[in-house]
Formats: sequence, structure tokens, C-alpha cells
Amino acid sequence: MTTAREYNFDGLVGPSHNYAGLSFGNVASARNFKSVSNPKQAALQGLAKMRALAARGFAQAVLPPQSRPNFGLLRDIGFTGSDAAVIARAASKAPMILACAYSAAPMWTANAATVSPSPDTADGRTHFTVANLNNKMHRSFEHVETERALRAIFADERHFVVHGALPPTPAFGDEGAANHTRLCATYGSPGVEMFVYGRVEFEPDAPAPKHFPARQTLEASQAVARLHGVSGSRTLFIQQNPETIDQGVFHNDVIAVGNGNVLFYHQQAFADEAGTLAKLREAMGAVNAELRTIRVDATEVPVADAVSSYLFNSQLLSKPDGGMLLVVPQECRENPAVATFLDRLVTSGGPIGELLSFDLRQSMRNGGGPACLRLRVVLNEAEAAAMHPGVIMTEHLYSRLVAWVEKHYRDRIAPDDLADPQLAAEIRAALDELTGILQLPGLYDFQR
Ligand code: SUG
Repeated sequence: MTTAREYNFDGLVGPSHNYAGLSFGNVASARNFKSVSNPKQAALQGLAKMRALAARGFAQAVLPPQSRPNFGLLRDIGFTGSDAAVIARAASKAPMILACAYSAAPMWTANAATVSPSPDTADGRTHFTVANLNNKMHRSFEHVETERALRAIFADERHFVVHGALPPTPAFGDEGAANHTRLCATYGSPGVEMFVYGRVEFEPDAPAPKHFPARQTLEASQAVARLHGVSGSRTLFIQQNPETIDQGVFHNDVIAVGNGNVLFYHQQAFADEAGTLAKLREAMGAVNAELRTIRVDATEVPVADAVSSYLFNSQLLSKPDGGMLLVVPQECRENPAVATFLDRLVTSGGPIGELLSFDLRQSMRNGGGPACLRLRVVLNEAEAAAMHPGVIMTEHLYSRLVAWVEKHYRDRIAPDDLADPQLAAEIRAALDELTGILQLPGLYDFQR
């Protein structure tokens, strides 16, 4: 067993952050459709969270935003001419597709990939499978740049394997780590990997939501587990409760979060609660860990409050000096039922002894809380030393990124602003400068 830590890679909010109502089934995205965004504030809010957690001794890193708009997409569907002409034509003929091409959704890096750390995998390397996100048009092309970024950061093939996205078909709908939870005794020892799916493509009678889409399929989860070499008794495939998907729980990380040997979950999270816990206990026993559960009853926090406050989209972190910290969005403090629950939680003598709340409103208004904003990567010392160091959050990097955001980002984007060709030019200049700050030359050197 080696010493290992969990690194949280937060997505740096991109300069085109806007509210385009693109995510059917995500109630925040629908509610804020066409409202005015503030990309500068969004990026600064995310950076403030990264800085605060790094200052507390947590291992924190950053993933770069993606190049926007996606000119390749716009040209592939028949918009021609100069970049400015492509934007003008798309704005007039297909404004929703222009919004897709401009989406800054890659900020939610919990959807970037599924990660299995080296103690769990057959070949002893850390495996990443980039998520295809094919349920939503505006997210279905993220995988190309996500793969480039992960390959640049985790380039050392002695330690890391980056698998490309699964085939882009509904049967393999894959949303990455948002539907994957690792439970363990210690980060460096073998863990239990729980894959949560929303529907089964080839079992038409299996329960499925009726109103909103289930984005993750069992077939995709099984494929990722196979690619990572984690199949076996320590790997569980659990069905999400379809009724909660219909209430806006579009990923498992909106209704449950786990860390170490602790699972914090809502009573209605899983299709079969008792069966899920029994399987988890058995699998945990096999890795010499005892499962601890914190169950939130529907009478205490109804699903609607869990969704609006994003209580479960919190980060459950092991503190460097022991004990666990729950990082929640400020909305949890403002919801009476959730606030009451949280007060009781931290005084109950259970594993979670501290709360930290952050103002992440810009991201929250598109359905992205603290947990959505980060990709967890457990790394031992040799692996941490082998990754690209330029993305690790330090006070110096924080200051440079804040200055960069202040220089390049707008403080408002209204829907019509996406038609302004100047916005694309500003983003290009910003990203060109970012490659120097993160020491990732060539990151955006492709057709854009
Ligand atoms: O895919 N929102 C994202 C939010 C992702 C949250 N991720 C996790 N729960 N892990 C989504 O629905 C909204 C874009 C818009 O409407 O402009 C959006 O893509």
C-alpha cells in the first residue's frame, strides 16, 4: 500500500459561460434560459473555491476551458465563409445551435471522464475514460478537447491510460464520474467502484424515467469498467431511482456522494435501496472496509429541496488532519429544511464534522454545484510527480488566473451577444494566453 491523495481537478469556467437552456431534465438550466450570465464572476467564484481548498491543504488542480465557439461544428452543418460570417449565419438561422457551439459546459469536469485509480485496476495504472456526453448536443463534442487536455496532463504511459470516449450512440450514453463513486478504507488501498446507471438499452422492460432522459446506460458503465480492468466483486452496477430522474436528478451526483468508507445519500437515490446497501457492504467487506452510511429521509429533505439546494452535489473531503468536510453551495444555507438538516449533521458526532459553503451561483444557475465542478483523481506520490505540474493550484497560479480572468472576461453575456463576432476573437486571445500560464503549449493548436 502506498500513500495516496485525492486531487480535485476543477474546471476553469470559460469566457463564454451563458444560459442557453440546453439541458432538458436539468431544472436549473431550463429555469435560467435566456437570462444574462456573468462569465467573469463565474470564473472568479470557481477560482475562489479552488484557492480556499488548496489553502486548507487539499490537493487541488485545474482543468482548462475549451475553445469556443466550436467552428468545426458550425461548418460541418453547412455554415460557410469567414469566422464572422459563420457566426452571423448561425445566429440568424440556428441560434440554438450557435448557443451549443458556444457552451462553456466543460466547466463541469465531473462529466469529463470516469477515473479508476491504480490500486483498483488490473494493470496497476490510473485509467481515464473520457465521457461521450452524447445525451446533449452541446456536450457531445466536449470529449475531443477533454481527451487532448487529459493526455497532455497525464501523458506518462507508465502511470496513466487515457481511453477515448465510448462510441457515440444512445446505448453507450456516458456522463463520466458524475455517476461513479469510489469507496475505500484508504485512498491507496483497493476500493469498491460503484457505477450508477439510469437505464438499460437492451432491456426494454427495465424501469426507466418517463419524462426526463436517463443519460447514463448500464451498457456504458460496464464498458468503462471493462476498459479500466476493474470488473469483479469490487465493481457494482446500481440503478438510479428513475422517479428521481423525473424530478430533476439528472446525475447520481445530484442525490448521493461518497468518500472513503462513507456514503451520504438520499433515501430515494437508488431504485433498490436495501439491495444497494447490502451489495455495497459485501463488497466493502472484501476490501477490509466497513461501510458507513448517512441516509437523508424524504420527510427531512424532500427530493425537490435536494435538487434546488444541491445538498448532495457537495464535495465530501477527507481532511489532512482526519475527519471529513462537506463543501456545499450557499443555496444549502438558504433552504430551511436543508439548513436544519446540516446543522444536525455536523453536531451528530458522525463522520462529517465540518461544513464549508461557497457562492457558486453562476454555475448553480446552470445546474452545476461544487461536485459538478470537479473531477476526482486519486494519485500516489509517484503518479502525482508524473503528471503535468502546471495545473496544480498554488497561490501564484491563483493570482495569475485571477489577473487573466479580469483582463479577458466579460461581465455579462445576454443571448444576443453570441452573435457578436468580437466575442469569438476575445476568447481566442484569452485562451492563447492561458496556454502560457498553464504551461500547456499547443493545447488549442487545432482547427478552431
Ligand atoms: O450537463 N448544464 C450541465 C450541468 C452539469 C452538472 N454536472 C453534474 N451534475 N455532474 C448539464 O446539464 C447547462 C447549459 C445551458 O443550459 O446553457 C448545462 O449544460
